[in-house]
Amino acid sequence: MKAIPIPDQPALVRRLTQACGGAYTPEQRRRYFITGPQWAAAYEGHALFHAPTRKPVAFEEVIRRYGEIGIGWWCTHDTDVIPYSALLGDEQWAIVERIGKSLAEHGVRCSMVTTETFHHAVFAASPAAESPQVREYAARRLVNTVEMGHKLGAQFAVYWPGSLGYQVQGAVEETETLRWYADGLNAACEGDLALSKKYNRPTLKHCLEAKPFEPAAEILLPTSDAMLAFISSGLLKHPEMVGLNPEYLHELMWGGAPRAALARALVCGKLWHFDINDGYRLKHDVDIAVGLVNPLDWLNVLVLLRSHGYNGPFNLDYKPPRTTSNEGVFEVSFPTAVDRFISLWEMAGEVLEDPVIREAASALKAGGEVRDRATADAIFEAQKELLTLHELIAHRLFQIMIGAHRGRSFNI
Ligand code: GLT
Ligand code: MN
Ligand code: MN
Repeated sequence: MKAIPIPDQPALVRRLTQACGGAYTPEQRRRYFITGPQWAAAYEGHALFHAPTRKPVAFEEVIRRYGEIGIGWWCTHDTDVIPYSALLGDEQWAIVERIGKSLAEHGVRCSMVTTETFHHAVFAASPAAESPQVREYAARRLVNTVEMGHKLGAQFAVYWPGSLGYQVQGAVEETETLRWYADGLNAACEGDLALSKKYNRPTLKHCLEAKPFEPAAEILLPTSDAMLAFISSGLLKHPEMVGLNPEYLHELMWGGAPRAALARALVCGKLWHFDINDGYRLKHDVDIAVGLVNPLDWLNVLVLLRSHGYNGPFNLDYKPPRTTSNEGVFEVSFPTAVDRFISLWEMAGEVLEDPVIREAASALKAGGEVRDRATADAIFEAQKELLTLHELIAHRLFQIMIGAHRGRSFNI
């Protein structure tokens, strides 16, 4: 095989991407509440054991390229765009103004803001550390991010307390730490109540995001369920302002079923924001793009969300692989992730309308005719044949996913 010259490689990737077909137009993509994080596009491919493989990308370029792709919304951590030296002073507002201009210029809107409370050394013992100075600083940062959100027109704020926990046992008293963490959220919500008046806007929706492992060894709020309990614990002054941002992979990571975790959030009325990606059970946070590992599970997740009228953001919180180039991030990674999401969303619509699934589901709900309603054996006998439909529904979902319901078959 002849080696491919470097200058020929982008054209090759572009040609093969186009050969894949099945792409939606930017206008079609913009119809969905799909949000693109600054940190996802700017991720340089680094990790604990990996050096970066890509160059840094500034917000101007991320916003411009999202606009071109048709990703209508952008979100960011405070420190993705504002260096520590500029935080909490006039300089940050000048940057926020530049961001506002970029967004307007490229027809992209800011959906969400989030505070980095896990990377800087000041948060070595978490944002709810024993030191009151650390906690006071964390609270200022949270309120500051809420203000950024109002200035940029965001509707959501996200909180990922990944460093809320410990490495060594016995040093951290869990109930005290949870109280301190609640104090930070209370400051953000109270700050928001004042800021929303100042900016004449509704308050933001404050969304907690759980992750079971990393970076703390033991995490105090490791799952969405733990967060639901925390929201209703009585520690929050405004529990009605606080909901969830579950991440698909984070629920899978602890061995849970993401669809069931989402269902529990839905019945609590707390499913407000959703980080979409993919990965593997009981592994670290690989943040693979949506649908590349578990497409059938994803289809089922979207059936649930469509049938419940979920209308919050679908946030592309994934990391383009280290093997993807800077150019590839915008030429391949983001457009294909968006298109897979839309395909799965449309398929979920087909599932909900499918006559076979509909008839099977309603027959199951009607149940079998039973003569003796007090006898377990008789009740079981009356349903026995109907229950075979469970497996048929699963088969039908697979058929819809591969297009077999439209006559696609593999005869070659
Ligand atoms: C971090 C985390 C993500 C969260 C981000 C929001 S930060 O990358 O792993 O899942 O959504 O703070
Ligand atoms: Mn996430
Ligand atoms: Mn993740």
